Amino acid sequence: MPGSAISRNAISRNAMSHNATQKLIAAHLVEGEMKLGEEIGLRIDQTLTQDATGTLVMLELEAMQLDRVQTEISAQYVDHNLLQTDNKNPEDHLFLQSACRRFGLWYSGPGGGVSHPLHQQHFGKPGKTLLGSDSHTPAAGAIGMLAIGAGGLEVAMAMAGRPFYVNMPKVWGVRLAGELPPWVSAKDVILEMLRRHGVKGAVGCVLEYYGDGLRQLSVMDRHVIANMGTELGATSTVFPTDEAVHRFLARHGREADFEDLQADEGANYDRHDEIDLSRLEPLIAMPSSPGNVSTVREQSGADVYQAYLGSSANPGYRDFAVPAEMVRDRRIAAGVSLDINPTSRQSLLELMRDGHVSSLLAAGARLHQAGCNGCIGMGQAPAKDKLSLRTVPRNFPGRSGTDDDQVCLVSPETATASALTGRVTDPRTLDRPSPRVVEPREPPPRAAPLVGPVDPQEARGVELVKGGNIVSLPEFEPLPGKVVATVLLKVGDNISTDEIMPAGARVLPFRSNIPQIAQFVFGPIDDGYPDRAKACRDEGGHFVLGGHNYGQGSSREHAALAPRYLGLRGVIAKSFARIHRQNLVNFGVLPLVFENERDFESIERDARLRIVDARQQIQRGESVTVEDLDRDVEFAALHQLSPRQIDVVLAGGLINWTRQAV
Ligand code: MIC
Repeated sequence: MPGSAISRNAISRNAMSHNATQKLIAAHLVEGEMKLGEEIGLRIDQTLTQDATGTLVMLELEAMQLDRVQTEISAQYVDHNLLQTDNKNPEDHLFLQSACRRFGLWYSGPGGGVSHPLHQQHFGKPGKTLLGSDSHTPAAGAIGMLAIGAGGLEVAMAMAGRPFYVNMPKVWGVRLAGELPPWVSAKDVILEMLRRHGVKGAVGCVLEYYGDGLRQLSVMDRHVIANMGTELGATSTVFPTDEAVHRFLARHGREADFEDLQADEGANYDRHDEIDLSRLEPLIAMPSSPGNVSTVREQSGADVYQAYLGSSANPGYRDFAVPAEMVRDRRIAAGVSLDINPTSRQSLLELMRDGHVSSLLAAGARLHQAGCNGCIGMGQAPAKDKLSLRTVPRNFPGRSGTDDDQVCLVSPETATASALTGRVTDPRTLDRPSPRVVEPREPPPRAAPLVGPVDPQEARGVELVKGGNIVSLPEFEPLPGKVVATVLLKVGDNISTDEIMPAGARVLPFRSNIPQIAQFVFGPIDDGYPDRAKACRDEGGHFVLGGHNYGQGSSREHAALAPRYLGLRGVIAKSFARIHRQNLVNFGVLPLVFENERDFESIERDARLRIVDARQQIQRGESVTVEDLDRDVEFAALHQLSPRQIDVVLAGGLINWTRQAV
C-alpha cells in the first residue's frame, strides 16, 4: 500500500506557517507535493457511507475481494431509503448489514438517524481525515476534521487502505466578526456565502473559517455552515478547534479525542473573505438553486404550502427547539404542512424529554421518522407550483419528487415563522422576542447503540445477503483507440446530478441495480435519452455536451456509472464539478473541456464526433482534437487529467485499473 506514514514533503513544510487546512493536509500527505492545483494523495483515517451510495460501495469491496477495511473507523448508515413500499429497500438494508459484518464496519440501521451528525457525534475526531460517499461529508469540518465527499469507488479504495487523490486546493480564509442579530442563525451565514459567490464560487477551494465571530457559533451551527460549503462547490470546509469543540466531545463522552487545531500565527490564505455577522439578515434561496439567494424581506408575502425542518443541513438540537418555542401554545396557519424530520433516534428522545416535540405537535406539525426523508424526495413531496420552505441543503429542480417544484432554502426560524403566518415571513417581523434556547449540557439520552464490527475470524465466515434487487456491477472495456460517437444531449450551465440521475422514492430503490436505474437517466431533462442511448450503444456510444459546473451536487456515482452503462463515452463541457468529474474518470468516461467555449454553440445534437488515436492523444498532452464529422470541422478540447487519471480512463475505469495494478 502506498505510504502510510507522513511523507518527507509534509514534514519539510512544517517549518513554514500553515493554516489549519494545510496542517491537516500535511499530516496526511502520502503522495505528491502541496502545490496548488497538483494532484496529491491523502491517507484516509475514517470513512462514512450511507445506504443510497453504500450498496455500490459494498459491491465494489466484494469485486475488489477485500478481506477487511484498513481504516481506523468505517461506518455505514441507513438514512436515505427508508420508505419500505416493496422488497427493494428492506433488502438493501439486509445486504448492508451483512456487508458490515463481513468487512468490519460499524452499522447504523434504519431509524438510527442521518449519517453526518451521527458520525460526528460517535466518531468525529479533530485532526483526522474522513472520506464519505456523500457530498455533505465536509460537515465534520465543524470539529476540525478534513472531511471530503467522493464517489463510492474512491471511498471503497480508501477502505482498502489506498490514498485518496485530489488536487491541492486553494485555502479560502473567511473571517467571521461580530455577533448574529436575533432571528438570524447559521443557515443565514452559509446562504450569505452563496449569495456572494454562487454555486461554483468555491470550486477547487477549502473554506476555512476563523475569527472572533466563531465564539457565538456552537459545533452544530458550524456543522450547518460546513455541510453547505458543498453547495458552493468547495472541496471541504474546516473550522479550527476550541472550547466549543471540547464541550461537544466531552458531552458525548469523548473528551480524550480533543485535539488543538489552529492556523499558525501569520499563516496565509490563498483567498480572503470576511463576514460581519451583526449585519446579516434572514436569507432565502429561491427555486431552484442554492445560489439563487435573496433576503426574506424582499420575498415575503407569498403563500406557503409547506415548511420543512431537519436534514443534515440543520440537524442540531436548537434547529428543532427554537421552532418548538416559536410555536408553543400557538397554531400554525390552516393548510400549511409543517414537516418535522428528526436527526436521530437519540435527538428525538432529547426533544421529547424537553417538551419540544409536544409543542410542535400541538401546534399542528407532522412528525416523520429520523432520516433524510424528503430532502432527497423520499416522501413529503410538495404539490406542484406551491412554495415549500425547507432547511435542507439543496433545491435543484424536481429533487423533492415533484416536477415543477418550488422549493426554497431557509433557516429554521424563517421556515417556522412562515408556517405560523402561512406566508413567506421574515421572523424579525413576528411580534415577539426570538426564543433563547440553551444547548443541553448533560449527556444525550440512551438510545439503541450503533452495531460494532465483528472480529476478523467470524467476519470471514459471513455470507453477503443479496436480495433480487442487488445486481453485480457491469464490466466496461478499456478506452478504444478511435472514438466515434453521437452527441445525444446538449445541456446548459449548472446541471446537477439530480437532473442527470434523479433520486426520489421511485428511483432511489434501484441504487443497487444499475440496469434498472439507467432507465431514469436524464429523466427530468429528456426522458427519451435512455432509449436513444441504448440504440447507439453498439455503434460507438455517445457524447453529452455540457455548460459550466456540469454535475454539481451529489456524490452519487450512479450519475456517471448509469450513463456509462448506456454507452456514454465522453462529456465535453465548459467546466465540471469536482466529484462528478472524478466519478466520470472512475468509470472510464472521458471528461473534456472546450478550449474555446464557442464550439459548444456550433455543435448540433445528433452530430457524430470522432477522436482518432484517442489513447495516444490523451497520453501525449493536454489537448485533444475532436472532429465534428457532420460539419467537417475540428475543434480542441482539454482533458486536464493527471497521469494517474489518464491510466484510469485508458483502462476503462478504476476497477479495471486496480485489477491491472495487482
Ligand atoms: C444529496 O444531498 O444529494 C445526498 C443525498 O446527500 C447525496 C447522496 C446521494 O445521492 O445518495 C450526496 O450529496 O452525495
